[in-house]
Amino acid sequence: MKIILKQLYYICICFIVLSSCVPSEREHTKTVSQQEFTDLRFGMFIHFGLYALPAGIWEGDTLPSGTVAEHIMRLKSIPKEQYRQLAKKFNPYNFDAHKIVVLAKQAGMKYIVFTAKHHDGFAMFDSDYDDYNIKDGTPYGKDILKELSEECKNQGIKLGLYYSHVRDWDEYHSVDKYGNNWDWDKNDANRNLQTYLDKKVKTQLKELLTNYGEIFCLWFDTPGDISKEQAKDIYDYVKKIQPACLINTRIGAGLGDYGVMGDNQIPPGVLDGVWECPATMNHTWGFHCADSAWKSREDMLLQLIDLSSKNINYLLNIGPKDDGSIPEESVDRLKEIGKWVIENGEAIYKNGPSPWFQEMDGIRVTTGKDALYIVLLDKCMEAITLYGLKSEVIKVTDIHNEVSIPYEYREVKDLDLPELKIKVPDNWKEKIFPVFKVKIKGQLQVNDRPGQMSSGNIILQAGMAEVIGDNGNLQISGMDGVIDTNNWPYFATKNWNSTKDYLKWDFFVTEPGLFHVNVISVSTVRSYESYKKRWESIYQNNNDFNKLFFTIDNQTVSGTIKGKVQISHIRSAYRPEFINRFGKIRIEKPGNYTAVLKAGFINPIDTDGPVIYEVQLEKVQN
Ligand code: FHN
Repeated sequence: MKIILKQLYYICICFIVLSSCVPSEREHTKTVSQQEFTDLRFGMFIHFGLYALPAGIWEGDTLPSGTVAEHIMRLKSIPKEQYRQLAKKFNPYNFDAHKIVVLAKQAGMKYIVFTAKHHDGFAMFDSDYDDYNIKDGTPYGKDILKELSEECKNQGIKLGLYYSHVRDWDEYHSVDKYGNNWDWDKNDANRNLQTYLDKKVKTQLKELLTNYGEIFCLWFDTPGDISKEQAKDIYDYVKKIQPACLINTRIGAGLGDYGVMGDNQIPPGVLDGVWECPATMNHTWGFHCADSAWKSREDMLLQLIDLSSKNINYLLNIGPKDDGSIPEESVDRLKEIGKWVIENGEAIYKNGPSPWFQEMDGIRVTTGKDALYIVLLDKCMEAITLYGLKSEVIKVTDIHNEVSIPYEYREVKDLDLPELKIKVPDNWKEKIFPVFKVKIKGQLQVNDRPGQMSSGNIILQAGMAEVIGDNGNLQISGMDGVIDTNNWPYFATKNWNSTKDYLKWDFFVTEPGLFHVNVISVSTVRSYESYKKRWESIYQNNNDFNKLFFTIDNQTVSGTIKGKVQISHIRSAYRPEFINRFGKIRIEKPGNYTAVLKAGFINPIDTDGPVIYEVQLEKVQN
């Protein structure tokens, strides 16, 4: 079976997946407002500003698709005074706050985050700081944020505000690596971030927090080199005005009330705590007229389902056009997404993540009160098998009715492992991501360890491994709950620079046979092009590649981590993943096994070392 994990719902390829950790015992201590945030699960991001006017084209030159149009000022080094002229033409007369809030609700979204001020420094609200704002500086002449905030209030949806608190290309004192270093010299020692924070940021935050009612969250971005004191000062400043306002971790310096993943970044396992993943519908955030790489409705639904099962909110972006209208492609998709979300919301909102750490084969799991929800992603599966559910199952139904669906529940002999097998109803083939509701008695309890899944495959994920070594360098990123500001892929190996360090898994096999061993490596940078450049500079010939050995009992296979053959997976669109084939291993009998992944050679020039998500044991024969 091939391990190609994209759009499997309609291509009907059997999905490989991953298994589990110890989540029913995992702590999810949250404050009331953090819990409220998590319960919402799905929000709308709106990137709207002056950049919608050029829409990715400057002086006849189109930014390539894949670049983000809201960065046009930086990408084209447009002088401040020239960029400012855009305000004089900005007239989003078709911006209809009512319609936008209706659309968000139709999509099943429960909150909206609006760009009050992006990196270009232009305020999309009425600000006394200066006239460079939508009310005083444009022919539109109205406070768009006022309109939106009133609509949100009238229609009962929460409003959060994006505010670029460090990077501001209109401000001399905004010191940042990607700041305005074309109008001003980046080494100019008179530039002082604190001056900008005190003068502009605080003035505008005060306006935002006093003139627009209750602000659900402040969505800061690109913290750059903000110091701990500066970030803390801004944090306290916000809380003093609106104590209930949640602040995201992009405020910087490890502060914040909820974590934000990298843009479009999806981890391979369940996160503890309070999380959100900001995501685009194509590549850009602000409207880009040449970006036609629209994700399909299924892609985005998959992401929503996948993220919910991992305890992460989905903040999906729209980028209005310069007249304020929403691109049709976004509107159509949101309406379609909404049909599923509203019908199956019971499986998403207010639910906890999967009690198993790893992604499951062809399914995703969420937990509700007295029930598990199992979303079927792979239409080809005739039955699904869940190992390790210890709680008593009372009934299995379709999420929409009370009619029982046949299932078997038994203890797997000699493995001390409960097995729940549910037949997929024949008429589910036509449905998009149908959902089982598994009613359970008492407290949810699972035995969470890696092992075989419905497809027969076994995934040994780095996040499930025991890390063994003598210098303590090798880590699994994110396991300590620390947000990696360098955006290292979550639950992947990090700092694997000693051949004495290795990973070890104990796992179970219920259906033995012959398995292909595939080691999945992941890029530490977001685009394939950057990854390739880095890769080519390090690896010139065959002996340069990192070499790993994988052993189960007395069978060992080996291979190099070449990062050449890309795989497609829900989580890999912006974080390239690669399959490295290591050969075959036969497992003769059902039972408990131990596997290790060791390094034979690590290229010292490759300071990242092998960055591994998982070892896939792909069953090819009984
Ligand atoms: O540079 C911005 C980008 O334009 C966009 O706003 C995203 C949204 O998460 N944040 C920054 C990059 O991470």
